[in-house]
Amino acid sequence: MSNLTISADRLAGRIEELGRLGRDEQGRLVRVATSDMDRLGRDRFVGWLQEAGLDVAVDRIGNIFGIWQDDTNAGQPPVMLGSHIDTVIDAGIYDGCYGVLAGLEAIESLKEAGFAPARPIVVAAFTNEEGVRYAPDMMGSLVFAGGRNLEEALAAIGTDGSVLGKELERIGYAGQHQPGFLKPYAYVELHVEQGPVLEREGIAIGAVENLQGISWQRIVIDGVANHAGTTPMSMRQDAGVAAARVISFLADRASASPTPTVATVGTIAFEPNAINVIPSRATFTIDLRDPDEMHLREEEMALAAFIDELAASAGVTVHAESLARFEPVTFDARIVSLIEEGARAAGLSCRRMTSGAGHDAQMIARIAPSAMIFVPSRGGISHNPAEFTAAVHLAAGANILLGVAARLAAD
Ligand code: HGY
Ligand code: MN
Ligand code: MN
Ligand code: MN
Repeated sequence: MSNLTISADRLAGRIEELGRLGRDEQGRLVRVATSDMDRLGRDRFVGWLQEAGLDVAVDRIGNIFGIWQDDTNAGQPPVMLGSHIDTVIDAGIYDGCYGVLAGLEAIESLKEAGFAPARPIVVAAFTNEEGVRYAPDMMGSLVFAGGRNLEEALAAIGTDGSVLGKELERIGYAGQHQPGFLKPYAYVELHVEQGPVLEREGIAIGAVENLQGISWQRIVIDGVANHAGTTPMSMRQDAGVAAARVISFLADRASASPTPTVATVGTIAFEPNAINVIPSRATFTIDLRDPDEMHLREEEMALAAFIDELAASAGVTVHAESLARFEPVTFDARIVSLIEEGARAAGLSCRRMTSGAGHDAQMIARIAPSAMIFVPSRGGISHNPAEFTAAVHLAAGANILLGVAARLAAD
């Protein structure tokens, strides 16, 4: 199996081609889940699956599966590779797409080499991994893993007021299969690290053994609109200032945390949003993460206590709504070891690590032994058009994925 390799050019070419689909008039990559832009990527991916001679299946939450099976192994629990091809706003071209296209590349290369797997091998592109338009993120894999009721997910209301299920129908990806119609034997997700660790340490492969917990909240603070010129500072109920206090509380507390807590306020809106009106309402989101569940809970409780105090002292009311809450996940030790063995056999440096980002693997780990492979991100940059991973790393990661898939498919 060690002489089986992927076609680095075909993989790189497809990553570039997919990266050109779904750009807005400013040239930004915006393949946000179930949008017309997302459909462009989906259609191209399905085309590649068909060209590779795979069976294509779409489930009711729009997850796309390319299935390599024959009558010797059809119906057996498959080895599943995958990730996502939806993107954030103004995204890079590797996040998610690399893992999906490398999964396809591994299958095609194994097929071309005449490899005969004892079980089917499947590549999956999960719906709405990013959660930018519909919360929570990792939604397609969460529903597939039975972690979210399908009807509830299809009824999700987007930031633009759209309904997820209606949008899936509109773009032609409201599939027939029930989520979970495939029971993976094992799941391996290849992904760019999106962080600085591998590059800083000069390491080629990350064998990801766990993934941190994630807590998403939407906060609405209501104060009283008033005149910016005539209202003394002591008489204000300023939703904007209250929001600013929450944001600095979060940043200061996360920075001082003994564990690698991270806190982000990525969206904020004021109402009525006028230069000379004290904001009556501030609406913003909080993304809080920590590898340790107890500590994540402590951070959430500290935030809730701070908000209660603030509401009383600032004369505002605060409403907090949970948008997503996922506990930290530990991946399958055997598959992590297979990744390390593959790297060693290929003469590649490798280290075990925790994933800071959320991934579909954390959902599939609920129903099948799962693990992840990381390759370095230049400058640790991601969720940014400057996201980049060198071709040599892209090929190395895909070859490790191929080797682990072949090993699991031979079980
Ligand atoms: O938010 C995340 O970590 C992932 O990119 N959805
Ligand atoms: Mn991703
Ligand atoms: Mn992402
Ligand atoms: Mn992910």
